[in-house]
Parts: sequence; C-alpha cells; structure tokens
Amino acid sequence: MSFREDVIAGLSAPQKSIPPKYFYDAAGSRLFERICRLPEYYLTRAELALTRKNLSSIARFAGRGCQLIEYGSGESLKTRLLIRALRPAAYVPVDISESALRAAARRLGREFPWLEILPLAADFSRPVEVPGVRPYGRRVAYFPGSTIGNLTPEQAHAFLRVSRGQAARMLVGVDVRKDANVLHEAYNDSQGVTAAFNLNLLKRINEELHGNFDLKKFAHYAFYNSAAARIEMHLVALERHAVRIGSHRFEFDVGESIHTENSYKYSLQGFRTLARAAGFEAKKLWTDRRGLFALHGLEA
Ligand code: AVI
Repeated sequence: MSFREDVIAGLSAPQKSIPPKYFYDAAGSRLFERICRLPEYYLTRAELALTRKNLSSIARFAGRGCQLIEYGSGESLKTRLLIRALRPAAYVPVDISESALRAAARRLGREFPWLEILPLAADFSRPVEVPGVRPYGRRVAYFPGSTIGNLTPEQAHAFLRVSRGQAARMLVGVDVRKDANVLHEAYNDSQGVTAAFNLNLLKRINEELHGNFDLKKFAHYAFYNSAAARIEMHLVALERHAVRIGSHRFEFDVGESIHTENSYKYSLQGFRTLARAAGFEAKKLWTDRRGLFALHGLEA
C-alpha cells in the first residue's frame, strides 16, 4: 500500500492510526537523530555502550568475512564499529528510504573502500526477500535499535521467521522492560523533540497528500500500556473539528486520537521465547551495565 492508501485506510478505522514507518521523511529522520541524543532517550547510548564493551565477542558470534544484512540504513556508529570488527565480505543495508540508503552507502563507501555495499530498498515491516549474493560466506542479519519493538509481536514473529530462511544468525537489539517512569520520560522528553517527531507526520500528510491538518489542534501523547508492555504514541485532537486530505474528510472529536506508534518492550526471557517460536535458538546475550538494553545473538 502507498502512503496515501495507508493514511486513508488508517484514518477511516474506528481507532484512527497511521503506521510508524511514515515518520521517516527527511525532517522526521533528522528529528529521530535528535531523539537519539536526548538525555532521556537511553536506548541509543545503552546499545552503543554494550556494543563497544562486547565487540570482540559479538564479532566472534557473527564470524569475520560474513555477509552482513542490516535492517535500517546503517548510518549509525554501531554499524561502523561492527563493520570494522567483522570485516564482512559484503554489507547489505535494507531500508524503506532510498535516499537514506544512498546517503549511507556513499558515506560507508568512503570510510570502508574495501567493503562491497549492496543497498536494498524494501519495507521490512513486511517480510522481505534478500536476493542471494554469492559467493560470500555466512549471512548474518543485524537488526539494531529496538526497531523490532515497533512491530507487533505477531509481525515480529513473521519477520523473524522469514529472516530465518535468509540468515543463519541474527543480532537483534531489543529494549528491555523496565520502570514505567523511565519509559515515560524517554518518550516525553523535556525539549519536546519527540512531540515534534510525532506531529511531523501531520506536516508530511499536508505536504505530500494535500492535507489540511492544523498542527495546533493536536497534541503529542505517549504512555506506557503495561498490560501490552508497550509505549503507545498518539496524536490527540484538542477540539472537535474536521480535516481534509484530497477529496477525503475526517472528523475528530475532542480527545479523539490517531495512534501513531507502538514500541514494545521485552523481558530477556520474553524475547527468547518469541525467537524460539520463530525457529531461532537464543545463543548469546549482551547487555549494558545497567541492563537497560539487550543485544540477542540468535542462531537458526
Ligand atoms: C525507531 N524506534 C525503535 C524508536 C522507538 O523507540 O520505538 C522510535 C521512536 N519513537 C519515539 N521515540 C523514538
């Protein structure tokens, strides 16, 4: 489905929603980079710290000279650390955004001239087939950043199942279940960057789909749904009004929300169980000093 189709379908349902993959236009990607540097958003720092601390053990698990498939554009410091330690025979970044892929491939190509980079534009919130590239060694899939948490457990299961057919081993970064206050702060930062990131979705609809959202009539709302073990992000209408997108008209009651993202949090055992159900054995586990974030080493 296209952006337009997803938005029209999502806003036509009783609980209005928009898939989180649409956050990442150029402005949304820049806002997300700012989120990653916020004092409250511990995820990026914790994952980087655990990667630094355990780099040689992670590299041993993946195996030097492998073919590294990364879900995400691979712009991060963690990716660079991993490439340096692993010296993969080929690197396949998979991302929905062609421009992010191209920029990442250009930069990584300059930094690692010896590395064969094979970018693949695909939406990995649905199962993706990574074409076979021979004669490289073992395929290892890297899915950092707790992006798996933005899938429902059912989607995460389907994603892992398909990945199992494509990669012998996986490295998956997962945000660990923790005190609801810590989670609340991470998604309600004091500078309002997460709010701007959330509201940017409406701006994107206005610009790309001829919408007339008035951003002042919506507020960012994020809370921890403990029964479902997930942060939910919503955009809440502050007054009763209607919005047009092209020829479509959507009514909002005061307090009515558009559900824009889930960010699931897993206990260590909970994620192992999910991986096992998808046909993986959880062989390795690396965490940061405070146990905030986990990197799971899975074997098919
Ligand atoms: C990309 N993803 C793992 C982030 C998360 O924490 O779920 C997206 C995000 N949403 C709000 N802040 C960050």
